[in-house]
Amino acid sequence: MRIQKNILAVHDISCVGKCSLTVALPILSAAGCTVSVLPTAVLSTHTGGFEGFTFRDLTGDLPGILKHWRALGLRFDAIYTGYLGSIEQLRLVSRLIDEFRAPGAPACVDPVMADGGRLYASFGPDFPPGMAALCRKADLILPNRTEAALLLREPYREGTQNRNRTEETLRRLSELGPRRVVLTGVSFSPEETGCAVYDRDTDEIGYAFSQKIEGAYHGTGDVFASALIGALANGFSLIQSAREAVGFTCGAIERTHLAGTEIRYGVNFEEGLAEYSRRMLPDPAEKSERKKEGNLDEI
Ligand code: PXL
Repeated sequence: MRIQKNILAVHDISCVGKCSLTVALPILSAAGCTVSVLPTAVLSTHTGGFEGFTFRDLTGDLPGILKHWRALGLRFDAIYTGYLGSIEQLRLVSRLIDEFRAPGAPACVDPVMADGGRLYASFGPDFPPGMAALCRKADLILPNRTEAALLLREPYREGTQNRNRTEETLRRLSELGPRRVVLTGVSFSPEETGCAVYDRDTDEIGYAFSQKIEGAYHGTGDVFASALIGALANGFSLIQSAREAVGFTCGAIERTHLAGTEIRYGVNFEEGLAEYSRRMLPDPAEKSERKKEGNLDEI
């Protein structure tokens, strides 16, 4: 019998403009995981490309929620954090990881705070150092290149990158604390984009690329991270999970591009869910092969 992984997803709810919890929930569910949520804020839309959005910070609600969970004795098989609404929330989430992870359960921190060289509208300059402190707790982090530059306190460089510098960035990010790093938005040629993956235990670096489609499609970081964590939860190795996530995210971008949808509303990942789910939950014989290569417990 298959035992479902119970994953805690800590993100905001953006009511419109698919990102954070509105993508993490369906994708992790399609991967066969039980998903518990801790909403960090409620916004009328996400903050990238809409004017006049509302923002209700839920930091004040978290202690009561955690108190109830403590009374229930809850523990999670993985904790996956994304958009966090305040500096205080960073500290609360750091403590939550210590208290609510099951023994050996990984903490996966997507340090959502910036893209395209710019910090998101809702954050001040004190946020990146706070996020770097949370990353120290993580087993796996998934920054984009702008977030990586902020975490490492170095300038952001536009355009394609070179392999040596990317590999140095991966190692330095790992020195912040996490054993595993997935750097997104990596591109060594104008035609392709993808991610670089580093595992400190083996000192191995891998890449997953696909064809580039121009445009800053919103919420793709959350689609990618959710698909990757869903694959890890199903016993795929880190590099296999990265390949699954790149394929899933690129399919979503391609459909959105072909449909000509406004990019701020997010990508059409929904029509890729059935295929993703089939790839995540194949027959039991194949699954046992995967277990040999690595799984969520080994992040
Ligand atoms: O997808 C990242 C994200 C999540 N949540 C909110 C955001 C953003 C990016 O802009 O604004 C509220």
